[in-house]
Amino acid sequence: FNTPVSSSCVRVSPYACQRRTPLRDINRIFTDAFDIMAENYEFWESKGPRVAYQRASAVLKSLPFPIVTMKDVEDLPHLREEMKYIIEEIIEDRKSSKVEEVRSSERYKSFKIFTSIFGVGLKTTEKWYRMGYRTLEDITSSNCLKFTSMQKHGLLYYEDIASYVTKKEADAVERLIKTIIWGFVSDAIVTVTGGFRRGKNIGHDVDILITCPQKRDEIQILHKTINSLKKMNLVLFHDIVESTFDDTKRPSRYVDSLDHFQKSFLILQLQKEEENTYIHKPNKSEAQRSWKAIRVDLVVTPYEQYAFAILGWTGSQQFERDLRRFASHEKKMMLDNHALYDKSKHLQCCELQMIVYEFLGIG
Ligand code: 8DG
Ligand code: MN
Ligand code: MN
Repeated sequence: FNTPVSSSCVRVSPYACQRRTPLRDINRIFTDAFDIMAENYEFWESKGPRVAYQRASAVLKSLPFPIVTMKDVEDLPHLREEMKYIIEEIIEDRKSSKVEEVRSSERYKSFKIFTSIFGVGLKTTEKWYRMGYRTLEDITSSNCLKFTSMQKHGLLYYEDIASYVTKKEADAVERLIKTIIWGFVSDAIVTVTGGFRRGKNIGHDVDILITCPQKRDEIQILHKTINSLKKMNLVLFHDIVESTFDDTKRPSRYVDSLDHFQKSFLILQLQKEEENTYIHKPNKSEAQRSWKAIRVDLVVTPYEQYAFAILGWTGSQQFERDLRRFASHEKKMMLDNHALYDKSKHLQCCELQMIVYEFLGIG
């Protein structure tokens, strides 16, 4: 049982969807470095290098052995020379000069802070940076910046949202949402997806997918749920995006494009059960409150698209990207969050995620 796994007996698929990735990342010192590089390229909107580093990071995250020598990585897919150089630096020095340079750069640090504000994307971040803002304090104390309602709330609850959501808190949100929804539609299916469905015990939000077996039950469900939450005084912020799904516009061509389901981005007020709710040390104002602000995404899907939606919302990002790439390159099919398509004919409805996997021949 305790035979040490070594690089010589491991074959790593170039597709993340064909790999098993353990929850605990034993090569974190390397993957953290690659994640920082990927993030920095994202901040520069360089998509090619960003995806390359994310892909390489995902390969390392799937390794069942710790990287000790360069021999351990020589046969791995998606590792470019410059990436191997970073690995070499870390093996020798415990850190890479190139990565450290990025990590300590003013631009990276500011972008990291600004993009972590709910409602702030790259465009806003770039604008603020160009205007000379560098820290969160610069932003909150500015008299000339105009904020969207989402950003205002993102700033108001910044500390809570930037701290992690625990599994316990996610379970509490799940119970709350299920109770409300089942009050309206008793056979509705409610599933927590995202990182928590992948078995993680912390996340940045709680992603919940909702569907109703009876057609038309789902039409009002999101609005009704949010109204109930409001009546309970639990909504700190909400934004509803109506469905833009259009049958004539499929199949979607863009590998990274998001979906067209009706959804709501919320900040809910969750009662703290006891101490230990926080992973970080609570600051004064948080410690005084009996509640914590939690980011929740609610998504409503038609029943026949539910399997695809679950598959698409479970992540990880790299798994999703490779699943789509695999479907298209190896199977000549197209997969998105709504359906799986043959080249010409539309393969309808699979109620189980496993059937989707079977179609694709992976498992
Ligand atoms: P985390 O919250 O634990 O940090 O990670 P996560 O749960 O994996 O990430 P997420 O940002 O909450 O997104 C969950 C998955 O849903 C992710 O694989 C991307 C996917 N996804 C879609 N459509 C959409 C969408 O419209 N918005 C967002 N944010 N994610 C989407 O398939
Ligand atoms: Mn999530
Ligand atoms: Mn989310």
